[in-house]
Amino acid sequence: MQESTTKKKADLKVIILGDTSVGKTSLIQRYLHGVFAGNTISTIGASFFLKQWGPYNVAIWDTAGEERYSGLSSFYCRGASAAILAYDISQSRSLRALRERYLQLLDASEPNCLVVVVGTKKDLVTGSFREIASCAGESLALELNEKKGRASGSFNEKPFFETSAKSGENVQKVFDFILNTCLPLDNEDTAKRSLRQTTGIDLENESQTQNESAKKCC
Ligand SMILES: Nc1nc2c(ncn2[C@@H]2O[C@H](COP(=O)(O)OP(=O)(O)OP(=O)(O)O)[C@@H](O)[C@H]2O)c(=O)[nH]1
Ligand SMILES: [Mg+2]
Repeated sequence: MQESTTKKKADLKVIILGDTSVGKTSLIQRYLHGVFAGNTISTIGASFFLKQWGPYNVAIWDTAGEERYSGLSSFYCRGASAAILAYDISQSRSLRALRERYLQLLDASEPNCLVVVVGTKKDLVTGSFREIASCAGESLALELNEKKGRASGSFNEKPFFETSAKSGENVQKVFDFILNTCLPLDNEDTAKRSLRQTTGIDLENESQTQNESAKKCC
């Protein structure tokens, strides 16, 4: 997949919501760039990223968690077909904040918006530090998807993940789950993508290169 900054119409809009400092920007940066900076600046308003998924353009909107921006976040939710609701596993107030301030923003998203609940900073929870049990996040995910008309039986996998932007654990899985659910690729696209990820060989570029060298030959 390649990141693009050019203006293209998105086939899918994904939004991430959650309290300030839960690690929304870090999660996206880990997914997009495979890094954890550890010194992020609190997001102002929102940031936008465009990613290529097979033939599709995916817009990812990173919103600001600070309370003063909640009106803006509702605006950014419009047209979203997938929403990541993030809370920090080591801070119980971040899950309360989700219920109190962020769930209502989903009203502005698409009627059957896929909701993925993500517990962040998994690297910080070693037994006693865990303030939020996995089952709390999992049941929230099922409850919100039911509200959006997605029965729990319709998922191959639960729309709930515990991640660490620091170690990278489960970050790719969150986005793969969203993209595979909302924009399933046909088998050929999937095979090419997995070959590119595991071996670095891009069949499309390969055949282009071969054509070009064939042209030079003649
Ligand atoms: N240990 C650990 N720290 C994390 C993780 N993710 C984020 N952080 C830290 O948490 C702090 C806040 O991260 P951000 O990604 O800026 O949080 P945010 O949710 O985007 O915050 P706002 O933009 O204010 O809404 C930073 O100091 C990050 O380094 C993680 O997975 N593990
Ligand atoms: Mg941020």
